[in-house]
Amino acid sequence: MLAPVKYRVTAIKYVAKWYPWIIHTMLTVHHLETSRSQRVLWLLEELGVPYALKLYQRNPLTKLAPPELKAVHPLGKSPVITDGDETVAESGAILEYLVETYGAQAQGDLADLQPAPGTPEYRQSRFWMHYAEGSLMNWLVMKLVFVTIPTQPMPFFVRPIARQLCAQVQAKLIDPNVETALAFMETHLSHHVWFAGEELDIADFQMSFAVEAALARGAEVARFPHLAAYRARMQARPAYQRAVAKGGPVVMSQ
Ligand SMILES: N[C@@H](CCC(=O)N[C@@H](CS)C(=O)NCC(=O)O)C(=O)O
Repeated sequence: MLAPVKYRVTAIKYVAKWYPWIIHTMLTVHHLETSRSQRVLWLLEELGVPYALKLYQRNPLTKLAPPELKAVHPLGKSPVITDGDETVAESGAILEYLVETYGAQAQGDLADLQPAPGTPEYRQSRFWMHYAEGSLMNWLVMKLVFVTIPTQPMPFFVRPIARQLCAQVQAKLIDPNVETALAFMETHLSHHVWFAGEELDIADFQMSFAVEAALARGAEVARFPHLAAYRARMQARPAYQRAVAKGGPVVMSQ
């Protein structure tokens, strides 16, 4: 049974009055489609933290972020979150902020997202947190850029030159580095369930997008079975699936 009209009007006025405040204070993820922001959605889903999701589309031609992201943070990249008066950019910094702010109550296999300093797990966790963005993602982004350049609009007589140049850079520089990275991760994951050891760790969230991107870009799953099994473990988690359902596909289709 519906409430009397006067109560309904009061309720609508109340919501209208407080809506801007709720939106301002609520943790908001500014999520660019097919981006590293997936890491943040996955962590929030695991922790069960309520959040608002603001979706941004890439420019269909350039694949760059829309200018509105610069209104959130001067770098204009995703992920970026706002939480009350805080604005946090850089996925590693965001993951650390979320674990420090909301991770204390986490239980079960989420209880040790940040291992105790001084332990081997802590050193591994630090390593993979830095390696993801400091080294690995650079090669994966370069690979995507050099695959994409020859497909961009350009005078017809330039295209064969662009194609050959990009193929050379890929063969001599990018592919060997991606191959080394894949072999390195494969060996590590042949001894460990998760990147920092036997427990799910903050570094797994940071590495998740790189693993998805690496396996999506031509690395044969059969050659890297441990890496593929790691990805399957991650994708099997209900929180990961909820994050994908809300944020959309993780990596760009080529
Ligand atoms: N190191 C940054 C990288 C941020 C970044 O480059 N994000 C990409 C999405 S994966 C982006 O915003 N690209 C759009 C653009 O550069 O315009 C992080 O980890 O947050």
